[in-house]
Amino acid sequence: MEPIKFMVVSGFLGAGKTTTMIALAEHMNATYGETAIIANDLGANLVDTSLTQTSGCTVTEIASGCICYQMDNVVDQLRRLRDKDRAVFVMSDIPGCGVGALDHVYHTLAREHADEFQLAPFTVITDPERLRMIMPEKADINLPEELVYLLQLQLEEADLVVLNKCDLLTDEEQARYVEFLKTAVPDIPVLCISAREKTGIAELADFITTRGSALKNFSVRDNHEFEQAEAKLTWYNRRMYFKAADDGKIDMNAVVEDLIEEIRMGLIERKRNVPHLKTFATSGNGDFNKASLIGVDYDIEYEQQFLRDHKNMRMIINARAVCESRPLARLVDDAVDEVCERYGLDCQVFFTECFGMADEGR
Ligand SMILES: Nc1nc2c(ncn2[C@@H]2O[C@H](COP(=O)(O)OP(=O)(O)OP(=O)(O)O)[C@@H](O)[C@H]2O)c(=O)[nH]1
Ligand SMILES: [Mg+2]
Repeated sequence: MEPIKFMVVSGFLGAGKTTTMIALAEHMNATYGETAIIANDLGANLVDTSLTQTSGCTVTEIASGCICYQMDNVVDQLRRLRDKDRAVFVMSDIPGCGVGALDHVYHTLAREHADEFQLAPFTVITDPERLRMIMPEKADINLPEELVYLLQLQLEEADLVVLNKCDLLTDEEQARYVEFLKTAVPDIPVLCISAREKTGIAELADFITTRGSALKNFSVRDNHEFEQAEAKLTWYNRRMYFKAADDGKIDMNAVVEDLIEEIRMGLIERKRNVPHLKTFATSGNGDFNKASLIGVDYDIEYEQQFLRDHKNMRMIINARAVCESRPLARLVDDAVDEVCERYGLDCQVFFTECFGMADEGR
């Protein structure tokens, strides 16, 4: 049996890993062969899985922990995607605070499963806004110093660095970012794309399907600074259902927006931040709203908003925050109560988890 190709996509919270994987899979399904996505993250009820499903690409999920620590599961999923879905190329992201998959995942597969899985370049997505933190201007975007280190560390792990969101840059700006990356991580190739506008995707697909991994020796085992960076972050996942108390139709786009704005204000009041807050809401016949906020200082971005008013909606919230877990859980509760009162909604919560990466007893 021909080995199938597998690629890990790493990169900072909100850099565009999921958007890039969807753009790549759509392109490669038409030009290369069946390409599948594994959505990986800590915790359950992942917005990224729901969003990827709406693209029509084959997607499966490894939830509740980084792929680094569930290699048997990774191998099972790869075999299933190959045998049942006929996938010839599979890509998986890792949580946006993650480093270490080169060591844990690539080296394990190379050592134990080289006959079944070939390794495509270990690809790190970076977005210009966050890159400014480590560029000469050392931009302060209200994230702790520990996360600046995490961003640098992620780049060093790469076989390939992808500068995403180039639609937001002029040609001169793009050239300056590329120049910076060439000095920050010399010898690592850099490709420029816009996952949103789908530019540079053909070149990226060509690169990852024709090259392999250098399988560098790069490990974060016993890296105390990396642990300190992780410890800055809290993961929050919730699934809930909103229903108009009077059974009338409501502008649910406004509800989503107000809910995110309430959370933003709660975080600002407490001088905290959220490197990525994502919501995915659905109602009737596949109508959906997908929103992202990559920090309290940024605008909400929508992949799509509801096309019609609705009487109810199911909603998932995923937040990766720089905020202690208990106040974060409380401020989301307050935000939900506030919008329910404002719009005359009943809310039923089916699932909530909230954990600091270094919380005692976790
Ligand atoms: N302007 C622009 N925005 C983009 C691009 N790619 C992604 N985004 C936006 O950036 C935000 C984050 O994108 P995601 O693909 O969810 O990022 P991610 O790295 O998967 O995030 P996590 O999985 O939470 O770490 C979303 O609002 C996207 O729409 C791009 O090429 N250009
Ligand atoms: Mg993602």
